[in-house]
Amino acid sequence: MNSTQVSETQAAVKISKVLLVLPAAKHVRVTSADRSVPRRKMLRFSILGLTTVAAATPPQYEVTICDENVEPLDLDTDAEVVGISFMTAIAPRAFEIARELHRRGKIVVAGGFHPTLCPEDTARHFDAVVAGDAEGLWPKVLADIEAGRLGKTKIYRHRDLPDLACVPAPRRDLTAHTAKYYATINAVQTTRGCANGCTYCSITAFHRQTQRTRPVEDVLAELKTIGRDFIFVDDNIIGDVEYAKKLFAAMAPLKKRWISQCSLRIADDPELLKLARDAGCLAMFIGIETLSGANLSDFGKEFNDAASYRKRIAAIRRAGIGVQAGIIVGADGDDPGVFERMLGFLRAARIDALQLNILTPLPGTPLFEQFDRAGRITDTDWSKYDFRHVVIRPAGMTAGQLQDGADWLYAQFYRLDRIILRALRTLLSGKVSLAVLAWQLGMTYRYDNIREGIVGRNPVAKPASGSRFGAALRRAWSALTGLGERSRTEECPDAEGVQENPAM
Ligand code: B12
Ligand code: SF4
Repeated sequence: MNSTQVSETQAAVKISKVLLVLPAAKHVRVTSADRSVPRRKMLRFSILGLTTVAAATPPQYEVTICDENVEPLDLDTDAEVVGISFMTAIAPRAFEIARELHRRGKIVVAGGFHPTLCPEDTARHFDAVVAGDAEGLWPKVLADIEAGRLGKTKIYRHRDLPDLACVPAPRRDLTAHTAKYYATINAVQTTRGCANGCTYCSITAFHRQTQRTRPVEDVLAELKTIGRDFIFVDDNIIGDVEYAKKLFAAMAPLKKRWISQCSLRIADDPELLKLARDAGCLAMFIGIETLSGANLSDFGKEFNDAASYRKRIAAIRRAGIGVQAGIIVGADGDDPGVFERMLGFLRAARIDALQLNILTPLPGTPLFEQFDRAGRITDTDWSKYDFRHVVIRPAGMTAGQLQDGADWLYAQFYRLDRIILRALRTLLSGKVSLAVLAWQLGMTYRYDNIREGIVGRNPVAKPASGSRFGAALRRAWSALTGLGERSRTEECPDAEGVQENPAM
């Protein structure tokens, strides 16, 4: 990876302005020249990381925010200090921005998931790295810059994780000018971290396998300042069951509508389900991950218990809460038939939405260590660590089959007829808000798939027999609807002659 020579000593700098940046890859920016990225509101939301860092910035500094997803970044900013927030997939762009800003004499500080889990790699490109929560550390970095002390410390870390009672309300006012691009700017966080230890998970690595909670009164006060619809960005909002029950009970009178993320354990507690629903929960993103018990045990996620999926998902749906399933493909127990089996399961379990992830060993996680030791990491271009690219050597299939099968499953789940069917089914069961949500989410994912050319191919589909006329017809149908099969990899033969699986 290219790095700029970052100085070991630093002259004192008087700071008046601070710019906080969320970098974005070129192909997702609304400002990109080819106009293929929709400017409409879509699955862009939150930037809670930056609005929270802005709130933790001492008041004597003027703070601005630039989310490169939705507005151009002015590299000739007059801010003396620029803070950049990034996850692993965005690291190459963040490094590029840091290089440009250094050329312009700026002090550049990194924070967020990649800097926290990969601080040494990050430190080669930045003047300082905040590893962990900004609260408590970020003001110290700014003070050190003004005192000329930066070169000595470089990586800032908490000894004890901060108490969330000290987290100020995020500066949403700083995103007012770009609000029209986001599905919502009302993102709220009630807990940080998760006490489970899933081996692939950045959350538990970042928060040292703990979960901290904010005082319920602080959360309620924040909720009163925002509109009816919002998202809780917690990773496992029911991780601390007693806290969740207290929060949900207190929220009911507010008449809000929200979505969040949690583990399947919510299904085992009818009281918790009811409290969540009464508090306005429309849907939960839930990590189902895999149908294989062996994979679950490799992931350290036995508590999911694959045999109970259908029953537990049905219980959640009966409570009136929709389910977006998080699925991982490419684990050691997966063979080329996994995609077809998974599609069958998702349909039978009446899953409302899908987030499909190709197994990705994110740096800083136990999974990364495991794959690195085994020499099974085939690509360290961080921009491919977005869960949509194969960066490992899988055990039960080829890398090409994994890529094709994952693309195929995604494209099949978000086929237009299936999106319509799911939305209609939900509508007919009287859940109007959930139907609208499922429709919007479905169309957004479908659009992303089309834009990124994700079609794929079922690795275990039988080659089609039949006439040349039949093959020509299939090609025409595929060109018209985008429903045919097409490989993004070079390993696989040409799509011609491959048929959509009739069982699906
Ligand atoms: C909302 C969200 C999204 C939203 C919006 C993203 C955004 N930037 O806001 C959307 C849906 C777009 C999204 C997409 C993706 N996401 Co996402 N997302 C989240 C989620 C759930 C919440 C983010 C959030 O608001 N956190 C709350 C804030 C307060 O926490 P924070 O960001 O960590 O910030 C604190 C510190 O990190 C630090 N800090 C952060 N930035 C900075 C900067 C400076 C200068 C300083 C000093 C400190 C600092 O201070 C903050 C306050 O203490 C996180 C999980 C999580 N819990 O964070 C995943 C997460 C960040 N996403 C992740 C991933 C992988 C993705 C995707 C690549 C793939 C995917 N399938 O989800 C895509 C890529 C999108 C793209 N191309 O840019 C991973 C990143 C893992 C990693 N190691 O890189 C996470 C951690 C989820 C996970 N379970 O692993 N995501
Ligand atoms: S339950 Fe979810 S958030 Fe918690 S460690 Fe496992 S994957 Fe991460």
